[in-house]
Amino acid sequence: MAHRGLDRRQLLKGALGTAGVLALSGCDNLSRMHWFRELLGHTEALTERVQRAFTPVNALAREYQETDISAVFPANGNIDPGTEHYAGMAANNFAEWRVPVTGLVSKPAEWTLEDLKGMPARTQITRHDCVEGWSAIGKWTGVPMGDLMHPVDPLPEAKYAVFYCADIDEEGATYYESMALQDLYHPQTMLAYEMNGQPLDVPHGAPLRLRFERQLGYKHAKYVTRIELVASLADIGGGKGGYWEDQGYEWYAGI
Ligand SMILES: Nc1nc2c(c(=O)[nH]1)N[C@H]1C(S)=C(S)[C@@H](COP(=O)(O)O)O[C@H]1N2
Ligand SMILES: [Mo]
Repeated sequence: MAHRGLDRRQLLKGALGTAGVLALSGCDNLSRMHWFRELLGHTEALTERVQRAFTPVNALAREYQETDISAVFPANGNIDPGTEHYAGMAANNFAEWRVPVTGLVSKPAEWTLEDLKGMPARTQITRHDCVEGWSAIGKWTGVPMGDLMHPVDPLPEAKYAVFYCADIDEEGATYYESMALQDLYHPQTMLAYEMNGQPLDVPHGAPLRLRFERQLGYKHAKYVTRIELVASLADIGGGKGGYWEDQGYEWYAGI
């Protein structure tokens, strides 16, 4: 690790000082966030530790007002999975879409879009920050992941949740993302099926996409097809916990 050899306590103290200043100022400026990450020297494990230390696990991302909603919310990355299978699902309004939860759970489950729409919903207006340099505010409605976890009852060995997506790149790699189990229970972590009061459209991840607030845009998996609870991320995809992580992005993308 990059901080090996440094005085860890000194470094942590310095970082916490910075974090404190950012916390006071609201830390809602992407460029400031970048500066913060620079300062930490990209020691990702340290960033996660520091951020978890100064923000309570369930600290909410800032929520905005209806009037703050961006007139244009860009669609980014894949904007259509483009497979025949997906096109068929879309043609049928995603009535056949199913999301199974498998892996280290006591009771595997599977939900249709209709099932999910019938559950208690949460709506939140939040800002999405993409590393490509844009931010937009949108309103999301969906089912909190924590609610979905109660019936499946994760096993004690489960450490991460992996979200698999319908889009596949030219090399055949599936888009996927992951988060620590504890983040599934964050009140704003949800499987969203509505954006700005409308069913999620194809560019923004229809029929279901993850909202993982307080994390950068690439963590918010679109076109979610399956959720798997695992003890380790090493054997999944390229082993780094996500499509972009496998290409060098940080796994813990806290903002
Ligand atoms: N399945 C899938 N999810 C994805 C992506 C993608 O290409 N495929 N792009 C990510 C990136 S980089 C961003 S910024 C957001 C963009 O979400 P939006 O298209 O709704 O703006 O989705 C994320 N989730
Ligand atoms: Mo992004």
